[in-house]
Amino acid sequence: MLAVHLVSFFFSKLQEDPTKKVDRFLYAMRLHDDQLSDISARFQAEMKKGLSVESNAAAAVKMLPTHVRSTPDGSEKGQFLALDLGGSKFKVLQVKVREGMGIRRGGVEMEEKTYPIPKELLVGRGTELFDHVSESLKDFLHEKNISLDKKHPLAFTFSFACEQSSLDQGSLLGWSKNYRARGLQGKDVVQALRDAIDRTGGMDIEVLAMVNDTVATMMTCGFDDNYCEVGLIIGTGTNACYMEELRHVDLVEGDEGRMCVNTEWGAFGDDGALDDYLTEFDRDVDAASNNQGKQIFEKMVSGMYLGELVRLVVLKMAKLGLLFDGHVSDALRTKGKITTANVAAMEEYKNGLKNTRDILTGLSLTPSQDDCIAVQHVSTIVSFRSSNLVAAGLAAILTRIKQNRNLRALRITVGVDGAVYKTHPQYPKRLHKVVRRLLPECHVRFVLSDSGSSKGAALVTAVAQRLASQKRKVDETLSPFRLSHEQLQLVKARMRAGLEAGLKRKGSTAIKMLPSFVYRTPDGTEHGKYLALDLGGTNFRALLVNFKKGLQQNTRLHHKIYTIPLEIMQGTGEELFDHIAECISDFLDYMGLKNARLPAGFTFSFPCEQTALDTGTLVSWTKGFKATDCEGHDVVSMLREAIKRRNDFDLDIAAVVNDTVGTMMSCAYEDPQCEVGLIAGTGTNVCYMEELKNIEKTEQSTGQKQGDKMRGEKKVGDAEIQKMCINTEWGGLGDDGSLDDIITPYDVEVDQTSINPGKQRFEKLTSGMYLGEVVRQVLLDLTRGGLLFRGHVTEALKTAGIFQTKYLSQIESDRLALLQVRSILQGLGLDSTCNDSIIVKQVCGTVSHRAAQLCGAGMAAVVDKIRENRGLDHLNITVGVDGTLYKLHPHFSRIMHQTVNELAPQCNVNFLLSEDGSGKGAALITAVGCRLRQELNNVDNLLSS
Ligand code: 0WK
Ligand code: 0WK
Ligand code: BGC
Ligand code: BGC
Repeated sequence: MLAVHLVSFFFSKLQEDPTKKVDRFLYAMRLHDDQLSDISARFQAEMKKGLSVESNAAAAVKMLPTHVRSTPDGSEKGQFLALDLGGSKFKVLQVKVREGMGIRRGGVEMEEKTYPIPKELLVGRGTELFDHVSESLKDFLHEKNISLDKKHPLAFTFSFACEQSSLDQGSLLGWSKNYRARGLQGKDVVQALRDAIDRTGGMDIEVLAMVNDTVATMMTCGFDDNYCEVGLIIGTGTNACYMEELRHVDLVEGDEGRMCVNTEWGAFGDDGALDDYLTEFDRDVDAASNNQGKQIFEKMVSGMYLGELVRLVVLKMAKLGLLFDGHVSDALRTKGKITTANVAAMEEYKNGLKNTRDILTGLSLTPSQDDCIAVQHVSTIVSFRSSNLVAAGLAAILTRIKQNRNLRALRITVGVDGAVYKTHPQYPKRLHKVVRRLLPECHVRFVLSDSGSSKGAALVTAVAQRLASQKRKVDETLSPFRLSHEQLQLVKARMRAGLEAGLKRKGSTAIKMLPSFVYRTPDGTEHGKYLALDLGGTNFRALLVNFKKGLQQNTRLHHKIYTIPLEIMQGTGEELFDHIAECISDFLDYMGLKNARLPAGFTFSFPCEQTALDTGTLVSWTKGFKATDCEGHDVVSMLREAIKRRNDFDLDIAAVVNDTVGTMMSCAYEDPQCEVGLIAGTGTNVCYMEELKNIEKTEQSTGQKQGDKMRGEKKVGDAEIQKMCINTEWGGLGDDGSLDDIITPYDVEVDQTSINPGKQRFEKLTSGMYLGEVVRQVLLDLTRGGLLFRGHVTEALKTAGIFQTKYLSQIESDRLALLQVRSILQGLGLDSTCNDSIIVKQVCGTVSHRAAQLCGAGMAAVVDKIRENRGLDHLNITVGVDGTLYKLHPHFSRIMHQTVNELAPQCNVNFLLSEDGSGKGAALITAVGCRLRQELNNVDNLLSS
């Protein structure tokens, strides 16, 4: 009875759809999306391990840097020889990119020849293998009548894992697929090729680049599709590469831009990461391979192994009687008897089943229809798993790219090559479908590399050549900005000479050296409430400052910032001062001090000739100001008249000071050693405490020695006055041509297009108002030279002032710079490539570096003069600093400090950033000025009583 049941059970089973039993048998190979997502997540983890310098050595997935930093940008051109070794075919090619007549514009012309590689060479000595390669190359030159005398740049596609320190060097980490030549592992295969070419002789070949076939495939497809940033091979072997952010590639110096990383994902699982997905058949394939334990993922996916997997499954099922009634043939037992091409044939739409029968018959089997259906289904499951695993790997890479670029959705193209993908009828569709299912938010396009990878390899070489020549030309363009130590010493000497000349003569000197009538720095006795008015480079500030005697830290300060519209800056003087008076009125309202008639200090950040603390005749406007009827006028009177015109408040303007003087005083309030004030902002300038005896020029004008005039005034009750603060107006250095040997044509252009040509030459090399313009001029020139933005000179780039100096600070910040560069350039309507952004950053860095060095050279001259004034071998001094360039630029202050230390080694200069701007300083001077005035009045009263 039982027997009857068993037979009927089996019979019913037999009737069953033969694919069902295969599904059950190969349950472990049928991966569903959760498993694929799990594998994808594991691979992402592997990628991180491979990229990080800490874990790279132990990582299975090596994530090899390729030194390919950009995908094609359409400017590649040239004629190259190419070798394509490592795939199923070894090819020698000649590739012409946009060269010569008749080539479709932007086209590539290729001639190629495939050379067989005798099996013994694959496992023989490495030198013999490369001799065969080199001889094939020579044969190709002969056959194609390519001259042997001309030097030929060559691109080498070598499809094995290589560690590269540059594009033209690569140490073989390990063979894979069916290659096992001896003596090359750990060796530089580019050198091995060069040696073989020398051994063959009679040809002049320059091996310029070696790339992995995935990289070459990405470049080939990138030629026509700019979105192509991933290369995928599913051929004899399998592998993928993609454009990774350089900052994540620990093994390569630099954070800028991107670099193509060859993942070598074939080794995924070599550290056991996929053990729970390996089936007995995978283990059998590995055990029988010539690189056990290696390339585990490749052995589950690639063409070298799919056929074998199917054979082992069919063999096992036959042995278990699930196929061919348990009949097994020797052929079926023989390794390699079912090829991946067979697998593809079995899955063909129409002839799949017939092909399966032919193949099984060819293996001396007599398959039933169900056997054929079952075996066909085995092929389907095996190749389906392959495409699923590739999809999981790709999903990991695309997810990483999306995260790298903080994108919600990613649009990208994957360049593909390899016989499995190209010849297996269902493979591409299955792969695309699963990738899109795993990454619904990504728009992924797959492009088949129509002409193999050599076009890509040639493009890499063309890019390498272009980048090399571009870098050379950019360096040439920037070299005039790179000042040598000697040149900086010259600038220091010229600054010193300018300071000396300005102290001696009035008027016509480049550096004006304007007396400020501030004789000493604060001594903490200052107290009371003062109004400070601060007209600087970018805006106007009104401040109320309340000093508590001897309690610096208890200074209370309120302020409000007002913008100065351009039309006011460049309108009439009356409008400007009416605007200032209106701001003051608004501030006094805001502070409820309208009727207070406060003593006020006026920080006026422009060169003023002063004859007393509370008068200052504007010598000339600088920076963005050009208000009429001001130059040659007393700015204090103009402000007083504007206040009178308003007639809704009154002030006691007791002092007008330059912002450098205000800054020095503010900082001296904290640090008594502060005797220099520096502004590195919209404009640039410095003041310092000079010995009265050195200020000769006032003598000439008054015939009285300055000291006497001052002393005359100061003798009463005060200690001996030795010094006075001098506002150098060093921005004018070079107005007499003394900087012409370092001024570049770009600087000349900036000066010519400024509102004060010929003036403030030093300022135009160093300050915030102009650095952006200098950069723009350089970018314009590089673009016109085709070195940038593909030579497209956009309106944006031609627009003055568009490249504000604040962008330099952003672009040069060390964090995320390049992404920021691109978005800044985007914002300016400049569509840039990664490489463009690197060059823009280099230009910004070079221009700001020079500015900082020049300021450092100038400061070295000032502090060394003070040291010599005091006959000291060594000077300790503090410089009070303010200005947006110094405060916001990521590197300016550091480079300036360095330059001062190098050029003034006998001075220990401490830089103190002014906290509340120069306003407090102005209020301090006003406090001193008011007390002095009081004392004078007391004397006068005494004398007159
Ligand atoms: C064609 C490419 C070659 C690459 C090969 C991979 O030109 O560089 O190695 O595809 O596919 P396979 O020939 O191994 O199937
Ligand atoms: C802040 C000072 C002000 C000076 C300004 C310079 O309070 O007096 O003019 O710094 O920096 P800028 O605004 O030109 O960057
Ligand atoms: C190699 C890779 C290569 C891939 C496809 C693998 O075996 O390790 O470098 O890209 O095959 O050819
Ligand atoms: C002005 C100086 C001022 C400097 C910084 C220059 O343009 O001539 O007076 O100190 O800018 O604001």
